Amino acid sequence: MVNVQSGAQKESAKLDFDAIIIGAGFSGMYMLHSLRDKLALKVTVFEAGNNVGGTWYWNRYPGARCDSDSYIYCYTFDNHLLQEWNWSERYPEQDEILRYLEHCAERFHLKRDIQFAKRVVEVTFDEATDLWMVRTDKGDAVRANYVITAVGSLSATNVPPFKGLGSFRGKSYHTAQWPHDGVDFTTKRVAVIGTGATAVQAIPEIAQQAKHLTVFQRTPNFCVPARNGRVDPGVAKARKSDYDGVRERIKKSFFGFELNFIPKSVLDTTPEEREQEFDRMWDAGGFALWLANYQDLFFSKEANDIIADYLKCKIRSTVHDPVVAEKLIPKTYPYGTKRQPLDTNYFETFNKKNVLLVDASTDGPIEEITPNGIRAGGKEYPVDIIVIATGFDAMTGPLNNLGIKGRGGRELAQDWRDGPQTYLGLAVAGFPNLFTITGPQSPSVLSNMPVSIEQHVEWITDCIAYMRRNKRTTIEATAQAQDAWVAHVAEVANGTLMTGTDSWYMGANIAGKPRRFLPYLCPEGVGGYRKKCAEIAEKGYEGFVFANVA
Ligand code: NA7
Repeated sequence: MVNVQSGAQKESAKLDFDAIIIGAGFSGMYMLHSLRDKLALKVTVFEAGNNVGGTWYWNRYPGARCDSDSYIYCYTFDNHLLQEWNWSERYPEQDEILRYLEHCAERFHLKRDIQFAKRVVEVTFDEATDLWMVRTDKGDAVRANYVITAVGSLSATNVPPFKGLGSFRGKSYHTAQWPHDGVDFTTKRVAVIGTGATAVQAIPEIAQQAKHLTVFQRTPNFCVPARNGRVDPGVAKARKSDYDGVRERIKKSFFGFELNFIPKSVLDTTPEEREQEFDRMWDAGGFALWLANYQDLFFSKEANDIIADYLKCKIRSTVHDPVVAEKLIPKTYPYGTKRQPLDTNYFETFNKKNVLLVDASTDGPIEEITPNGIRAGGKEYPVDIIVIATGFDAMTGPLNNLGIKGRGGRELAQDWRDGPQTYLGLAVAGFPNLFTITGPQSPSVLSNMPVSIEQHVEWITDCIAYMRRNKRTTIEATAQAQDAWVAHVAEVANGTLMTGTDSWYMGANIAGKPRRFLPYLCPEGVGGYRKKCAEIAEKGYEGFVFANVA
């Protein structure tokens, strides 16, 4: 085989584990189960939190819930699990998803191999032994053959360096570092900074409790109704009896949902015809308008404008004050090129007397945090609590924060200073035996996450099984395969409207972050990406090089 190098004689060193997994959310938990229970490897997981759950452990802000339908926002690898778990709502709340993950941890006996409250601070490849050394903030230093990052795409919180933040006399909370015993907003004057998907969930809830709420908006969003509700028992039963079908459909779909584009240009429809379709999607709620619209939505500005105009009308007809409505209407980017927030009474909330919108472009941007509140556009807004809903250093942030050093001490964060460089979003040249679940340049955040997580976990498990069967000591992406992948991801993205928008998909929300499209929008969807990854494996891991046992 051409891509196998005969192994150089390696020094021997004590191996603590076959594999180390970083993170115990959806990804890390399934990775542990797969490597330990299917391949019988010795595995440990380091998790910074005190419990499993990842995203659902940290994000406890009011209104936190997932935006994917619950029957597909879950593991599908175990039929018994699918049958025994019952979701209460279309989009379950944070605490229900956390209970589900707790249940999975119990069911698969995962906790005994998870080390909680340990944050990984350094991950170093030793070329003399071909082993990784992983260090934690609690002083652990352990060696393993493989390191698998399961750190999530949206886990490195972004707290912008607002001038004066430390001087604020009230309380401030980032939504992803929310106190476990909650925050009482009653009788309080509250500020929310940000109007992304998180804030869109939190604002209506906070407005119901707080004495007064001031929302600081930098960029308005095209929100569409979630239409959450209890799961109908008949519908749940029908889905349970068809999970084999559901699994197949979401695996082969475009975005990991049971949604597909309308195979037609919106420009080829009459106003009546498309209005009817838009109304149908609007009434259905969820991501239909975003991910199951006419197929040219993401490619043609002219097509995009038609659906954007439909949504602008919805905002105008919901918000009573026309001046406020205009502030809430996005005007600077095409619809769908920022993450679609799903809302429950978001625009209606701005009709409440106790809610004030401060818009950066018309009222002036935030200038500083003062001891009493927030100064924007030359005016001070006094508040008792500031909710910082400013999102994340998406996709690259969590990996750059791990202190990963590969061959010759090369630092991942340094290699990625001009943007991520990966092969398939799964591996990085110069970093052997390192796998990145839902890493940058994989579909990840542009898909229903559990579907992409399961695909990566299963691919990595098969790869490690292959290596052990064939006595391969290391696997590493080649620089050529990586360069071609990086170019391909960029080329596909450049053919869409996504790259012209300031979004976290582009890294534009973080000052100084290189502007690169971070996920992979596979032209054949997540089904096509899955097929591509499988074919690469079938061809003896094309684009990778192995070293053999010496
Ligand atoms: P997002 O979507 O990144 O939203 C963050 C919001 O905070 C957004 O409105 C930003 O405005 C705003 N922001 C960020 N930095 C600043 C500064 N410096 N000043 C004022 N406003 C700022 O994060 P979310 O937590 O809402 O959602 C993240 C994902 O989690 C979500 O998409 C789901 O996938 C789950 P901007 O639009 O950048 O102008």
